[in-house]
Amino acid sequence: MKSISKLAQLCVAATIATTASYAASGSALEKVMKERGLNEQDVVRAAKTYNPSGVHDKYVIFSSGGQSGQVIVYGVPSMRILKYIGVFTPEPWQGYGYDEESKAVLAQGRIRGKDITWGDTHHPALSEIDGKYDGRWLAINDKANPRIAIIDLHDFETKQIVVNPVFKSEHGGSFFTPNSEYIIETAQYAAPFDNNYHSIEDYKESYRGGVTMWKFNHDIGRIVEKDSFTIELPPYMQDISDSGKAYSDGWAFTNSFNSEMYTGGIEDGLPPNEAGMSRNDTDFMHVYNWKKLAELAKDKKNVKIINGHRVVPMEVAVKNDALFLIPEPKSPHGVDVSPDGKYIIVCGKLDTHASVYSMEKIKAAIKNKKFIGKDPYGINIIDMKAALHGQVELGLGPLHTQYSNKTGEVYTSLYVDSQIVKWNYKDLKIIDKINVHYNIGHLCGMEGKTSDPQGDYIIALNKLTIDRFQQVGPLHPQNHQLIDIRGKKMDMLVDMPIPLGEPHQAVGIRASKLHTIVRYKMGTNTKTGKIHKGKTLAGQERIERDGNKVTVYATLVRSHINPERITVNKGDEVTIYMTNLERAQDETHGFTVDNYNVHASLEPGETSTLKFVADREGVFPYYCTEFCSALHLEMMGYLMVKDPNKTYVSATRLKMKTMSPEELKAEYDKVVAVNAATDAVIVSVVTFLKANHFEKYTDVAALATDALDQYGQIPAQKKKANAALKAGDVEKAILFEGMIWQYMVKTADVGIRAKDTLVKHISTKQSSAAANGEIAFGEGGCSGCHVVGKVSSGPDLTGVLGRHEDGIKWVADFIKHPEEKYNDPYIKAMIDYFKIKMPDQHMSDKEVKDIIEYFKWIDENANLF
Ligand code: CUK
Ligand code: CUA
Repeated sequence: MKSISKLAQLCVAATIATTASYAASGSALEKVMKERGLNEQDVVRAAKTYNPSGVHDKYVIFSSGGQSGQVIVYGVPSMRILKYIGVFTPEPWQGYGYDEESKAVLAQGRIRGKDITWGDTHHPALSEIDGKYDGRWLAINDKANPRIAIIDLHDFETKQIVVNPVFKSEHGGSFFTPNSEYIIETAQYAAPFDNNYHSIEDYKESYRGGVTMWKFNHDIGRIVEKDSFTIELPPYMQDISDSGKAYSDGWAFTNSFNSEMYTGGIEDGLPPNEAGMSRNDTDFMHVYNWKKLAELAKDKKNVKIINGHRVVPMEVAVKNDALFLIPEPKSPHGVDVSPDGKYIIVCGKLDTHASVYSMEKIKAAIKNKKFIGKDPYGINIIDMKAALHGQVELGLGPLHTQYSNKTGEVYTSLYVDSQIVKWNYKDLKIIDKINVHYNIGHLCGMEGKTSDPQGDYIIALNKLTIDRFQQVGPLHPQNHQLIDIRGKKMDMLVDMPIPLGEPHQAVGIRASKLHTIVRYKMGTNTKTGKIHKGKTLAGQERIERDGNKVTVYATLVRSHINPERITVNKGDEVTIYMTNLERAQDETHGFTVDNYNVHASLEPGETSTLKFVADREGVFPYYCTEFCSALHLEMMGYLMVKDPNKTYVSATRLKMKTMSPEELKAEYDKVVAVNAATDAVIVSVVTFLKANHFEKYTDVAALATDALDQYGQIPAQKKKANAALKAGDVEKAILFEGMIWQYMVKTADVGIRAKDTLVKHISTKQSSAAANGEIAFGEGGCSGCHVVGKVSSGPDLTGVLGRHEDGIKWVADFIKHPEEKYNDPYIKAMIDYFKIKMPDQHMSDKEVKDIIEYFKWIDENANLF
């Protein structure tokens, strides 16, 4: 009975609180709207994309970084950028390209012995199981230099780059088959497969297009080059591809342009490529059975070996009914398979239609040999009419299509019209159109190309921005526009400038499908996932010399680098292995040696290598490049490079004034006393954690482990301090005691965070009024003097409501008008004791009320503070 009435009271209180806050925010809202010239629709759109601090997004987007050679990661609906992942291009913050491990990854992308330090990324692809994203691996292609890279979504790092052995460029990559068996990569500009010169006159004979099927090992997330193969195709310019799934599993589809096989020659007075390559009314979609071809490729007599790589010749594919062509309208671009695999939507850039092909009809046409002839290379051409489900006139310049969670509903980008059209590919009807700004290329649905599209949003990836943003010179950022597709009409919510390159395509995945780590197993080479041979634990730090090779085994932990001095001879080859000993979340240390063009980002548990020849004499500071702690600036050391042919005369030592033995002893006693007091606080926190079973809550347990880890460092330091004291070196003893204090502060820092987290778990739930009260208490300045559970610059407020007759009113009055009580004998005594008067913080009535609710909540949980 009692609990019911209490519940009823709470409900009433909550209703009052929400109504009150709504009314209050209403007027504040109106003011902001007026000031910023916003209408109601703007405010609703803002609210749809706003994430309060600490709130995460529902979707994570992986966008190509275009010419930056990187991948951009951001959240939807907030459109906040989360990360740029270095892929084909060095990325200094992550040390990518500046430490040996990442240099080894970039070196996999060398082409014919040459470093290529940029990439033109176009199509990111997420690994799939059963046609659905599994959140494990991300692949991305490089159009300029035919390469594919693999990124591990456990840590968002690039692990592998493979170079296409026969293509000279590529575009239609990367696309996963439905169980991530293969990654599809197609050539763009036809070229000879070998590496020799071939006259352009020999285009039709010696130049080739193709599709490479990269075998993917989904368990370890690596392409297996030796099990991969390429299907030779005519020198039409193969473009975008897509893999079949479900009904069309085993098949794949690749567009092309330039079925004319025109080769230009503007300099010889011939019509330019753009005219000659778009003359025909139709080009060809390549339809091929990759499963069958993979089987065929296993037999030596079905393949040619070119540049050490298996190529299945066209004749073999044709003879085995594994390769067909279907006409498709003029210079097509996107090809997108439906979630059930039964339809394939093709859009022709120069045709106003979308063509919907039916896989059922394609299979029937193949079975019944409904061919209209063969192309010059002997490939059967399926009758377009026999394969089409239908065509719809969408608008000018249709490019790419994404599926939604409503059957038949799709979204297609219109490049020339600068629009997105929503239509139904089953009944072939247009439903809605929206303007975008400007010239959209790809569009990104949420899991919009999987068997399980989510709907919710579409992002327009626009090529031009013109006037959308602050002008920043003639080179403009690109514009990602977020569109809400949950309603009947599409609704444009917000623009996001992308300042990194032309982000051709993006893929969106539910954030809940990503499972990232926050630390590595101690001593991990993150690029290989194996334990690093340079792994160094505390106490194992050393410098080894072998001839002119110097190897340093170093550790980094808040807030020192060990060793702090490295002395070498000019010309020595220096290798520094560094291990970040931290296990705390987000405790990254960076490392550089000034002037040597090296840098590493060491995540907790990571080991990396810096390597260089100490070719210049001098003194070179090295330091931690991440502001990791209060003593981050002190986290440094010196590389001293001596010229072995020189003799150095040491400068006269300045005789420094030193402290007297009495002064030293006094300082030592003081340091020890401070440590004892700090330790008492730690012990109380630890007792609290243990008494309340911190191990039951994973988040608390992780923090507690980190705290105890720091605490465990203390005995060794204490031993050193005592030894120094015994040896009579008080100064050294003070320094070691100081080090103990550093560890204590780190312990206390994490320990108190653990305690606060634990309190949140085990205390009674805060009402919204109490939660508002806690905020008002913090933001209104009360917490400047009052610490809950502790006497600080002001009294502890635990139990304050019971300290006075009619306590709630008394406290409320006191907050509102403290000066009226300065002569009250109780307050007078307090003022005398704390030497400070409670100031008027100009709290509103609502804030005061909420703070009282917060005090009530404190009292309910008084045992926890
Ligand atoms: S492409 Cu850029 S708009 Cu490389 Cu997928 Cu279509
Ligand atoms: Cu470590 Cu700064």
